[in-house]
Amino acid sequence: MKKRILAYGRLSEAQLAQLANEFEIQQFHGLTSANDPAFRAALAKAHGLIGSSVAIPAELLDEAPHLEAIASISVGFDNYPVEALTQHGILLCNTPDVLTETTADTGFALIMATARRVVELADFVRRGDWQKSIGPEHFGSDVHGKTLGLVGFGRIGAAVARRGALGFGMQVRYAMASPKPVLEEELGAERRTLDELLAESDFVCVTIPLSDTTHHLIGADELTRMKSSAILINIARGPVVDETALIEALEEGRIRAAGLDVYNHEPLSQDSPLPHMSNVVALPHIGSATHETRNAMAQRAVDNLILALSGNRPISLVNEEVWESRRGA
Ligand code: 8YV
Repeated sequence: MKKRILAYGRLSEAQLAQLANEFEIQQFHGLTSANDPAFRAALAKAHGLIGSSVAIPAELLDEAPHLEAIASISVGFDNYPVEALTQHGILLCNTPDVLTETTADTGFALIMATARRVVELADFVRRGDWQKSIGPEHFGSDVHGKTLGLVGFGRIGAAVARRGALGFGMQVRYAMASPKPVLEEELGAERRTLDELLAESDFVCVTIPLSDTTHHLIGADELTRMKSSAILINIARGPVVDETALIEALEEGRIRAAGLDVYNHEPLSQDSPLPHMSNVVALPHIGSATHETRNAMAQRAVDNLILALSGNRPISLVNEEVWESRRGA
């Protein structure tokens, strides 16, 4: 009998057909919460899940006695109770590598857009204000030759740094628990404490994953340490930055601007002042959202799930321990 999977992410016809060859699929279009009664009921018979953007709470695992693997269509896994999954012997697979360059492109788009005030000045032309004047009050600041500080220097952080160092002659600084000698050599990157990096950087780009230790890593004190001319970019997860403190810092001119792809709560509330601030470029969490990359992520998740449910090691695995203990068993 075919194993049963629940699919709630965007998959192409070909990917669905590939899954249908192996499994019995139940699809949940537009699922926004794992508490959806039909989804919860279906969990009781599910061997695998494939999807994204839906948090799976640890309590639900008790209702999923047959669950063997989750294939998330994302690199981030803050939506999943990793420890509980590991305890239940459930493999958690993600999609690193295939989205690195695209997400770094988004980071750089935000660097360029905020520094050169691209959105604000495009609106200026759209309104017909160009006829009146264009003067120093509309000027931006240079990107090339400036100092780029990466908070988190993993795959995506390194790809942003590569663009900055090799394409724009930027000095790269990074704050990370462990040194990265290969990247230091390649990009002339220098490691700093977080406080040093904040004080030194013209652009502070957050690429560190969300965890208990990185929640509100950038708060009021950290924003105060930044130069008043500096720009904050966040392409990681919203809660790494204290959004209330960020809004205050932007309103009071304690930092120049922010380029944001992620927020404390998504989708961003209509009441948030952020999209209306002239020194903010706010994107709707589209870091990896290109046709090519989203397709590659979905394909990686499909491949991961097929491997996992057929007793093979998935390509990208978050909780390696589960695989090791299955092999040892
Ligand atoms: C996802 C992301 O597509 O991969 C991640 O961690 O943030 C995005 O690329 C998004 O989270 C939807 O799952």
